[in-house]
Order: sequence, then C-alpha cells, then structure tokens
Amino acid sequence: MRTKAAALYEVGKPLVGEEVGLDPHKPGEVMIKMVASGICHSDIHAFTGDSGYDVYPIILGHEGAGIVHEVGEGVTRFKTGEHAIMTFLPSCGKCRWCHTGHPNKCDLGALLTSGYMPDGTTRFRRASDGTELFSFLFNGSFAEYTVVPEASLVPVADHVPLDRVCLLGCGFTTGFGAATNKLRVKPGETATVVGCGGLGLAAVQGLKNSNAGKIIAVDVHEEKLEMAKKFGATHTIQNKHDVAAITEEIMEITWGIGTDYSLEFVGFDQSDETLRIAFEAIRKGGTMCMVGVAAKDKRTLPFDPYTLTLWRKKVHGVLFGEAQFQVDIPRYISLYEKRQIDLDGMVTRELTLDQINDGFEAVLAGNKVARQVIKYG
Ligand code: CXF
Ligand code: ZN
Repeated sequence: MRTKAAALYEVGKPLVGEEVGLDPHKPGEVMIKMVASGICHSDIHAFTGDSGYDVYPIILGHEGAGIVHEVGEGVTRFKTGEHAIMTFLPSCGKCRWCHTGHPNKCDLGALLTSGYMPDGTTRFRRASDGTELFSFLFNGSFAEYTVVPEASLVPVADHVPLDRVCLLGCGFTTGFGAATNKLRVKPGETATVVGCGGLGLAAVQGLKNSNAGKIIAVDVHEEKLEMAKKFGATHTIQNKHDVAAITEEIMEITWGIGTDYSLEFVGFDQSDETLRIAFEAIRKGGTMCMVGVAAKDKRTLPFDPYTLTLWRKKVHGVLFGEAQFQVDIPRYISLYEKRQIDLDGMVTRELTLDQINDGFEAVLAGNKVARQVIKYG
C-alpha cells in the first residue's frame, strides 16, 4: 500500500513529506494506523547526524501510538481496532533478559539501530523506484501507517488519549523510570537533575512522585527551569558554564552534603560539562545516573577517579528508565488518570505531519519545547 510519511534522505536536509510504499506486515508484526507521535531528541540526533547514526534514507519517529490496522501471523496480543503504544525498545519476551525482568536489555535490541526490521528487511520503500527506506528503532512513526514488531507494542485501553500516552513510548518513561525504578528515591531524599528537556522534566515528576525532598534542576535555559518548577523542582540553577559555581550552590542548598542522587539528561550536547555537574553534585556514597546518550565514539569520562573512590560515588548508565515497560506503561497510565503524572503539561505544542521540519527546528532552538506531538489526520 501507499502511505504518507516524512522521509529523511540526507543528514541535516529538511524531511520530505511524500507518499511512500509500505509492504505488508510479516509474521509477528503489526500494521499501525498512527494517531500521534512525539518528537524526541534522538530523532534530531539522527537528523543532524551528530550522534554517529548513519542509516539513511529513513523514516524517523519512535514515540508513537495508534490503532491496530492488521496483525500478522502469530501475533497474539493484538486484534484489529485495538490501541497500542509503540516503544523505542522491543521486548521479545523470550530471551534471557526478558525472562529475568530486564526487557530494556532484550536481545532484539542488537538490531535496533540497523534501520531494518528484526528479520533484516525494510517495510517502507520509495514510491518512485521501490528502493528501501529504513525505519528508526523498528518504529518509523513519522508516517500515517507503519509496521512494527509486536514486541515493540504495549496494549492500551480505547478511552486513553493516545496523543498524550504516546510520550510513554520513550521520553517520559525514560526520565520518570530513572528516578522511580532505578533510584527508588525515598521520601525526603535529594536529587539534582541536569538538563530539563522532556526527559529531565519527567525525572522531576518522578522525584516529586517519590516525595523527594530537595529537587534541584539545572539547565542553560531559563524557560526550562520555569517548566521544572511547574513539575516539582524545589530549586533551580541556571547553567552559565561554571561548574564550580554550580557545585557551590548545590552544596549550599544541601547544607554542604551534596544530593543523594543526580541524573544527567544532556548526553551528547556539552556532555563533559553536564556530566561533571552531575558528578560533583552527589554526596559521599551518592549515585549518579547517566541517562542522556553520549556520542557513539566518545571514549572518556570527565570526572576524577580519585574522588570516585574516596567518596565511594556510584555512576550508573540507565536506559529507558530501567522500565519493565509492559507493566510500567499501564502503571503510568493509571497515575496519569489519577492526575499524579502530568502528560498534558509536557506537550508544549501539537503539530501536523506537514509541520515536522518546524518541529525539528524548535527542538534545535533548545529553549522552546518540552515535547511536541504530531497528530495524524
Ligand atoms: C535512543 C537511545 C540510543 C539509541 C537511539 C535511541 N533512545 C531513545 O530516544
Ligand atoms: Zn527517544
């Protein structure tokens, strides 16, 4: 069939909105009629090419939700007409990681950034000549219809607003889960959040939900700090690129101790600086989470092993909020319905697929948006 999609042909060049070919779903796959998709910074890194991702031409997008159009042979959890959230990581349910409750380490993830579906073929094709168009993270959600593995889908009840819960497929779960699943923050404990985009703001919500004490938000942009306050930050510090001054302020807020935890969400951009802020922020024996994904070829960490050992600091890499996403996403939906999670406030802007390039520009501007959601007609 044909479907409308936004295709990226060349790094940094505007996405091209056009009709593309979509091959039928294969066994174990589901064709989805998209309802909504968030724009995540990882889409932007693939767009600018700065992360080292080099699989093109491609249909980006991996924070989607939609309605099951058709199911392939062997699909057991979905029927036509049911609603689903797409997750940026798959969980096959069969490998040792899925079996031991760690779906964020699912073996299918090895193929995740190949651009291909797990069987090594593509579903999208260029309409003009039938050549392959890759799908980002098995999702390719910037299209009116897409095909995804059943393993990348979480079922959701019909009444749940897909243009909000789509954020649970990547960014929100990543930030909220880092605070609540990985750190299991106790009431009154303290944390520093470095980088207050969609992920950092979700972490602030996770900390607030855990009844954390001091929640210190750090960001370059004042607008992001204002948003962080709205979601529960108790203190904000504008990052004016002076790590020592920021550390001093954190020490003052925490009576000279440092925070119990820090979470770094900036990843690729200004990685050294923000990692140092997060490292210096934590107390003796404190835990730092590196959630933002660094550039693929980065090989050094910018903090000193001397302090790491003497202060018994812990530094962890955290992916997709250490979530058991088939269980956690429905859990987060319950919290959203009880208004204990604010997804509405995370959506700064709604767009049509035709406005996607404008949406990418807004992310690159840095200060304008928490999350933008594309709504399909
Ligand atoms: C990223 C993690 C690193 C690989 C690409 C996807 N996660 C989601 O945004
Ligand atoms: Zn993402």
